[in-house]
Amino acid sequence: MTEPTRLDVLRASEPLDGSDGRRPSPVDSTPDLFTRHPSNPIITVDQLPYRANTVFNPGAGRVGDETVLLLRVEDRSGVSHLQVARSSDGVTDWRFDPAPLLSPEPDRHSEEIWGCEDARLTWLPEREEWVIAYTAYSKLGPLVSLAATTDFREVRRLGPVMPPEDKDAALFPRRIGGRWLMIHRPSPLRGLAHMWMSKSPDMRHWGDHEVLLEAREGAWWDAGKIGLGPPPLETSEGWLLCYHGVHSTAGGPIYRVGLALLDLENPHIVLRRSTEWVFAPSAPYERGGDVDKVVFPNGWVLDEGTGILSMYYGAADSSVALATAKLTDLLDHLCRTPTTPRRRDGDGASMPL
Ligand code: BMA
Repeated sequence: MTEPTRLDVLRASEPLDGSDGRRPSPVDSTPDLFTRHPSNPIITVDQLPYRANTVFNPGAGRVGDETVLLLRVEDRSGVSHLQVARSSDGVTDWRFDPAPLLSPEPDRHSEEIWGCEDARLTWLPEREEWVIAYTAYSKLGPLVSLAATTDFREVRRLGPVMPPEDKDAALFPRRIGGRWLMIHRPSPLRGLAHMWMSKSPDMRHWGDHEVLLEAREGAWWDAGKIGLGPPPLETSEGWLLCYHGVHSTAGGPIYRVGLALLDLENPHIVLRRSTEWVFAPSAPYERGGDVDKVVFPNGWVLDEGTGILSMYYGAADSSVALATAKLTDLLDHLCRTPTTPRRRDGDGASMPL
């Protein structure tokens, strides 16, 4: 018999009458799960070997004995490219590759005319390569493009996989039910911008699109628009997701971060979703920059030995910062979050169409 997981233990004691999903009382409010690194911001534009406007929103991975960040660098014309930075401790002594890994090539890839932005890196053991999901900024709006690499020195474009407008995409690291899975965020003409999941037999042809996680409404911190952060992380309790939620205010949008947990073999089933945000702009470098009040994680690295998860994020669209958390603390927190009754029995994602 296998050991019961945290969720098995909690499920046995949960109310079944739909009284869950409520907002927590102030005394239950979320503790600080993430700790900002004292050296934050860990990368600023002055460290780059060339002049640029800003550096932010990095994808992240552990490649051999180095942490690799795929940085979004916005140049002084406003167009972004993706630049590699390497460090052995993932905090200091960043070395920048001599040339960007992915620079817009509008003559050959017209969808990149206004830039390559916000990479998410997923290692695929089956293919023994990394797949980079990034936003190509086309004349018709942002869309999802894929590229592949083994070493972040050479890269092979796989091309656009979702038409505009669509962004915030990342692959799961393995096939499920024989197919590759991708989470992404289309922006519909009407209604809210939810997170969707799509499937592919070959990573080129994508279908069976369904809504995975809905933006909430009204006053919620994640009302109207949400998007995936780093790629889904496989854990004992399910796929851990980190996502950003955008709250519109008279003073402009605020980008904050929440967590969710998907069923391991049926990831369209959302087991848990944090009620409150777990990370929000509060440090000066997060509150003020080219775009104020933004924390935007799209990379994380788990140290299997210590169980510490390093979350790399863009701060105010102006610098790169790092916050760490114990993976078990994140899972404990989610497992204590009331479940969503509609999804309890694995009845699939709703299609609010
Ligand atoms: C989102 C993305 C991010 C950016 C954020 C805040 O729409 O474009 O790249 O960090 O807005 O400006």
